[in-house]
Amino acid sequence: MTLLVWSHPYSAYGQKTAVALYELGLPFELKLVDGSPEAMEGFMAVSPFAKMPALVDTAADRTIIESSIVIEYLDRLAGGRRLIPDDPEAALEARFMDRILDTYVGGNMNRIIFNRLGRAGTPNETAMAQDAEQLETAWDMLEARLADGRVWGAGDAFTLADCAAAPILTYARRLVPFGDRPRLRAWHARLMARPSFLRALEDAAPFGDLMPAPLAED
Ligand SMILES: N[C@@H](CCC(=O)N[C@@H](CS)C(=O)NCC(=O)O)C(=O)O
Repeated sequence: MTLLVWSHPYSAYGQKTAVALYELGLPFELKLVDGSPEAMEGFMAVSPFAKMPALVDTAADRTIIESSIVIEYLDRLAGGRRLIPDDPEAALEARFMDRILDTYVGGNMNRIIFNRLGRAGTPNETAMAQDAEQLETAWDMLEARLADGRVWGAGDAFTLADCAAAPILTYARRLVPFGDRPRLRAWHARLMARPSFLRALEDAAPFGDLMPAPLAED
């Protein structure tokens, strides 16, 4: 099996996939998307929207994009039922939490970052304030969801939801702090201690801190 992952170790969605690969113990080769013309040519050939990550399974001659779908595919390759639970209700919850994190946390976070970096033209303060408000809404929702005492994002097992949460919460809390939400804080602390995520953070460390936001203080 040869898995090629087009990504950058600093990318939130790239880290999400790296966490899954490390959890499942699947070896892979990183194809670094570093902005060079050569890398971009190879990357664009597999990722038409120019979004990381893209997975190429050379043995199966398949290319998969979209981090959640990549993880579904990896889970199946590794034998299944680990990051996507077998129980349909648990699987639904894992996918639900993953969607909230990707769409309403990661999406708003990326728009704020694009604005701050000037990649969306002149920074739009109104749009950034709306995105920040949505992050507060997401924090409230996640805090409420965790009220049933679950250990991980979708229950007592580490799933797709946690692969998404580890990097996305780590970056997004630098834009909008968690505030007085103890369950969200505790979940994030558990994610920060998870070996698969620590490994993804180690992979990113040589690239420095590229986030246009101060470090989280709380
Ligand atoms: N929905 C996509 C989002 C991927 C995404 O936004 N990736 C970011 C990196 S964290 C990216 O490739 N950004 C490059 C750009 O937009 O120029 C997924 O889940 O894979």
